Amino acid sequence: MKDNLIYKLAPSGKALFLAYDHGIEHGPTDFNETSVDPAFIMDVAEKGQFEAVVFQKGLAEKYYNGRVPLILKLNGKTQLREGDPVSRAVCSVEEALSLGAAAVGYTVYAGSDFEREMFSEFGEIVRDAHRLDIPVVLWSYPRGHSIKDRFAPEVIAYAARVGLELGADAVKVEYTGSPENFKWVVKSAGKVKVFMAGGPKAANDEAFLTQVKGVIDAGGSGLAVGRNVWQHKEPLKISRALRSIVMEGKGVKEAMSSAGLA
Ligand code: FBP
Repeated sequence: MKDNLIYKLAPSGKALFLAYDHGIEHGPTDFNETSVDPAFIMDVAEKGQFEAVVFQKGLAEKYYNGRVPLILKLNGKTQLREGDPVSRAVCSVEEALSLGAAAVGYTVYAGSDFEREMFSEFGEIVRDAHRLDIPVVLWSYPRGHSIKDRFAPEVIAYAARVGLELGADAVKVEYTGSPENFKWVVKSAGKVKVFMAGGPKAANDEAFLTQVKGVIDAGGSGLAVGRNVWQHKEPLKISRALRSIVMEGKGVKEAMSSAGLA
């Protein structure tokens, strides 16, 4: 039996991944003059001591410098098309390895009209990656006209369980709103490690870090976070606060003051 390969990236079972696939998912609207440059993100990933940075293959080819492990996101879609979401691979596991990837990522929109296509492609990716001993992170996002409330705790728990059923090593899901119901998400994922997606930039640091603390209190493994770090006016300070909570088990107030955010 294969043990969970995510421990290669997260030996302690906890990790912080810096996500930067927004250029394709949302377009440059998420960026400012600084964050539009992938070299800046590489720098934040290194100085902020992230366990990995997440790039699509084009960014990996041109900007990845090897100083932080790479999770190569194999599929992606834009927001330019209407209708139920579908995202297909634009890069293979072998190609990802040749670009220096330590792990691969893939989004499945369970509930979409195109769920079947993504399930089947993800199956091939898991097979290829595990044959090469590469961990697989599933962005598990229930979406499409059938999903009435994508933030409902039972929908998010279902998303986490899909990761276990399909062979992922880690799942990235949205937050349920409280540690009490996020516990069930973690439980539903079994041996699969659960990471929270950061979401749009929070109104203030305390609100965001309270969610992060909720994830850790519920037994989650950390975060794959983008906008709440690189849209922050002090990306390294918020990274420091995140590390205190996720890696050192600190509380929100202590994390903020030790990072100089209080
Ligand atoms: P954030 O922390 O910025 O939310 O990034 C997480 C992420 O999953 C990205 O990897 C991805 O590009 C984006 O969110 C997808 O956003 P959406 O929820 O709009 O599909």
